[in-house]
Amino acid sequence: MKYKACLDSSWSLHLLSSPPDSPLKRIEDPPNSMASMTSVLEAKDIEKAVSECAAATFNHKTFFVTSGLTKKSDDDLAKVFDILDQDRSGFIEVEELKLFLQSFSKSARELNDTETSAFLSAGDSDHDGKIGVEEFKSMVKA
Ligand SMILES: [Ca+2]
Repeated sequence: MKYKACLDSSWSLHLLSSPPDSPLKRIEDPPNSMASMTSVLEAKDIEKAVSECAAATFNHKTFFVTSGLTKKSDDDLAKVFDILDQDRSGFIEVEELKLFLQSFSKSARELNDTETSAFLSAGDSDHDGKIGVEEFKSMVKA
């Protein structure tokens, strides 16, 4: 297994980020951090998946494969879903979908409107305009 010798800033950011109980933790930090994603996924796989769509069009299927999500158990996918569901509403809404990549890596870009709509319609089987945990699991395993 060959590891990438050169890692981007998101990796460093992750390593240098304060522990959750640190008094220095900025209040605008989301409750979820890279640490949670890396408890499920390999950091190098996340980095690869994010960098793949940095310049190109976001493709959720490619992202799910490269990040290793497609190989994860239902429990792990539920954990990832909880991170993506930043306001804990039980659904990934459009605004959260836009920030999908940033939930994996803070330095990642937002999805544009076209990518967000395509992502939403791919996952939103019951057409309620948001993605529930079962829809998320189905989309990853599709
Ligand atoms: Ca939500």
